[in-house]
Amino acid sequence: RTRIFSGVKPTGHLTLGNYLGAVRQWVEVDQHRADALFCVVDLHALTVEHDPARVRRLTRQVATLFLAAGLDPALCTVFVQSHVDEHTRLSYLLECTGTDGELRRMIQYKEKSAQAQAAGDGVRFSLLSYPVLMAADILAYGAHEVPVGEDQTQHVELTRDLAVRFNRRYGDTFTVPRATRPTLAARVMDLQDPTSKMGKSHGVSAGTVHLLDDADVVRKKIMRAVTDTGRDVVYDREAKPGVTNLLEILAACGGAGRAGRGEAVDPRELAGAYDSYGALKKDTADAVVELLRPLRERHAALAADPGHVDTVLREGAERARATARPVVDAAYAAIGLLPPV
Ligand code: AQP
Repeated sequence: RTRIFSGVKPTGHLTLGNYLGAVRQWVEVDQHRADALFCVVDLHALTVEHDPARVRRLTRQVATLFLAAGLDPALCTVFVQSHVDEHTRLSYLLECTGTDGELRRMIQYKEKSAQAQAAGDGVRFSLLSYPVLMAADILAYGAHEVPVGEDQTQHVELTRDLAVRFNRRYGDTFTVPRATRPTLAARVMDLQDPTSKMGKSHGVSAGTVHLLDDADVVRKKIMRAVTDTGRDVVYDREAKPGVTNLLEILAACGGAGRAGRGEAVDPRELAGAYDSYGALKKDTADAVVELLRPLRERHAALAADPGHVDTVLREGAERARATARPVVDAAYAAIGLLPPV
C-alpha cells in the first residue's frame, strides 16, 4: 500500500492556506487511499527564534485542528515529531551522507538565514540542517509520496538524493520518495500582499485568515483584501493577483451559492459571474465562513477534551515508532555502527 508522510510546523496558527493547500487533501483523499502519517513537525519550529511556551501551545493546537478538520485516527496516524526519537536518530546518519554545499544551496536556507541576520538574530545550525531532518522524517517511514507545496520540492529532491546515495554506499535501506502536488490544492496568497503566499509565521495578520478566526474577523479580512486597479473581475495571476486570489479561494470553497465543503469549481468560470469586486468579496467571505464553521465547532469540542487529543497523539506516536524503528535500526547497522550489545 502506498505510504504518505506530510507535516505542518507549529510556527503559527493554521491558515486558510494550510487548509486549502494541504490539510483538506489529507482529509478528503489521502487518508482514504493510502497508509498515511500526518505529523506536527515541532522540531522544525526551533530552527528560528521561538518562544517555548508558544511552540508547545501551538503543537497541541495544530494537532487538535488536524482532528477537527477530519483526520481520523482510525484511518491514519497523527503524531508529534519530537515524540518519536527515530527522526533525530536518523537525521544524524543523513548528515553523514550529505554535504555542506548541498545544504547551502537550498533556497529556503538562503531566504531564512538572510531574514534571521536582518533581524539581528544568529542563524541557528539547525536552520542549515533542517532539510536533513526533513529527509529523516520521510525516509524513516519508507514513505513513497510526500504531498508538499512548491516551496518544499527542493527539500524532497535532496531527500531523494540522500536516499539514493545511502542505498548505493551501504546497501538498499531506504524507499526513494517523490513529491506530489495535491490534486485539490489551491495556492492561497496573502490578502494584503497577493504576490506572496499566505504563511502562518510571516506577513501581516490582516492578510492571513486563520482557521480559528471568528466569523466576523474572517469577513472583515476578506472584505478588506487588496484588489487590483480596474474594475473587471478577470482571472489573471500576473495582472490581477488580488482578484485572482479571491477567485481561487472561492472556487476552492465550492463557488458562490454552493458554499461549503463542495467540489472545487473552476476559478476562470467563476470570474464571468461577477461584475464587481464587492460582490466577489462578499461571496468569498460567505463561502470561507461556511467552510470553516464546522471545523471551528469541532475544534471547540475537541479542545474541551484534551485527554482525547492526548490519547490520539500517544497512540499515533506508538504506531509511528513501530514503523520507523526497524528502518532506522537497519540504517544504523548498514552504515557501520555496532548494534547495542
Ligand atoms: N498559502 C498557502 N497555500 C497553499 N498551501 C499552503 N501551505 C502553506 N501555506 C500555503 C501548505 O501547508 C503545508 C504546511 O505548511 P508549513 O507548515 O510547511 O508552512 P507554512 O504554513 O507556510 O508556515 P510558515 O511557518 O509560514 O512557513 P515558511 O516560513 O516556511 O513559509 C505545506 O504542505 C504547505 O505547502
